[in-house]
Amino acid sequence: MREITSSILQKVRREDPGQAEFHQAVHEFLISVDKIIDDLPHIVYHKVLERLIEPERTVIFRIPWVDDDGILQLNRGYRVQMNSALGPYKGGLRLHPSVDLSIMKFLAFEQTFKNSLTGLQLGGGKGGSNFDPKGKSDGEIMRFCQSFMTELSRHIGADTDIPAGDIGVGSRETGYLFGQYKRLRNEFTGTLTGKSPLWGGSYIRPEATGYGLVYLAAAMLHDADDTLEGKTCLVSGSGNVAQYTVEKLIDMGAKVVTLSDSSGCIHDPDGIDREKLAYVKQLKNVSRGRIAAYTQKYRHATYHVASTAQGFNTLWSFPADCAFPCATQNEISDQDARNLTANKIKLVAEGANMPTTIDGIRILQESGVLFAPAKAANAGGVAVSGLEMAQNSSRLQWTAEKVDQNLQRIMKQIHGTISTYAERYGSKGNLVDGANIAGFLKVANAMIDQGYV
Ligand code: NDP
Ligand code: 2IT
Repeated sequence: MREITSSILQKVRREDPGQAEFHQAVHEFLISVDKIIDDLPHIVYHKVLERLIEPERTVIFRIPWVDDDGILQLNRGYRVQMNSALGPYKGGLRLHPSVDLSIMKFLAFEQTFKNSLTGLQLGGGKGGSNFDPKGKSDGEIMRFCQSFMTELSRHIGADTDIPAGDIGVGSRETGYLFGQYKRLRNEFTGTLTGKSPLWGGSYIRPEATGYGLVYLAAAMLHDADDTLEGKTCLVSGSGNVAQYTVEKLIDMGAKVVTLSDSSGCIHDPDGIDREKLAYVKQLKNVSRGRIAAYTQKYRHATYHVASTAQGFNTLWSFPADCAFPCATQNEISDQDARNLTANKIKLVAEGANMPTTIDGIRILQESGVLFAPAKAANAGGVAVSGLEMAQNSSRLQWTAEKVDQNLQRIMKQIHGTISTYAERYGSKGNLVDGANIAGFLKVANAMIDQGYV
């Protein structure tokens, strides 16, 4: 790495020790930026990189709530307002016991460039809490969400910062969060996205991340004179992104053979068809069960318990043509990448945020695998959030068809942009470089235009 880029990496490691995920996200970004920085003296002069790694604002707060036994529980809440060069802060809220400042900052950093790639006026942010929704009653979820929003509401607003869902935040949580925001502020505005279409939400927002991921994968295969038709696919996770990835893959004629949760994965060699997917949606979204139950209903499928001891994730060792990691960060290690390439995987498209380690990406790319990085591949979700904001501002609701057409247009445009930038900056076919460079240049130029703020 050149001196300027390596000094930024050292700075972030020195000044934010212990933030491993944030270091990783910055490192992956700098590997791409390093290739072009010599041609960008104005970006160096205006210290854009130094400013990008420092959130504009970070709010950390206490969330007291009372459980069903009447006992006070305490969690920690976060909102990282990373960058507002292109628009109001925008990004999801994650509820998961692993949430800490490092995870919030990596997600907010990625979000900044992802939002830039959508072509919409969206800055980058992320928030959440180390609250674990698993095993909690509806009443506990509601009381937690109300307490979380009581503090968060001071920092957000339809023109300031617009949260949405992420891991552990779906339609139920968004409802409770919105209800409390409305009550505190006495206003019905589009301050959260992913709302129910009954009360201000956009059609296709729940589907958008998974559908968009598959649209982008289809565009990549199209460039290689290929299609998803008949392809065997591995999908990880079994939440929002995974479910709608499977749905769109079925639409495209592909065969999905895996799903997972943090306890393990299922392998169904016959493929997950529409009926089985409907069962998974019911199991995960309504019964809030575990994916292991799939094998009790569909006896020919096998279940594989997640084990860190073996050093790889069984899910990525099944033979397939395409892989869609849709669970969480760092779920494809270097060994998983080797297992995928050993089975001659053709395409990996990231539905989750930063699901592949830096070495994993390098191994896949060196083997000639078509690789779509998260900040481009999963941008469909936030893109439709942007469309929900537009609908809220105009007090209108678009049809599902209109939203889906716009989603397809945006994913096609993202694919075009990242391919063009990769080629223009000497990395033809390297969509990680294409996404990082295209996302970065737009944010950087906006920051320079707006002065030292
Ligand atoms: P959900 O909460 O709906 O589902 C998450 C899924 O991932 C569950 O199956 C969960 O299993 C699994 N998972 C979560 N944490 C871990 C972990 N530490 N180890 C193994 N598995 C885990 O979340 P989403 O589907 O919304 O989000 C999935 C990914 O997609 C995340 O990386 C998120 O940031 C990203 N994303 C989401 C968008 C959205 O619109 N929702 C948009 C863009 C990206 P378990 O039940 O066991 O926890
Ligand atoms: O990671 C993401 O892009 C999201 N969780 C969705 C963000 C949004 O504002 O819709």
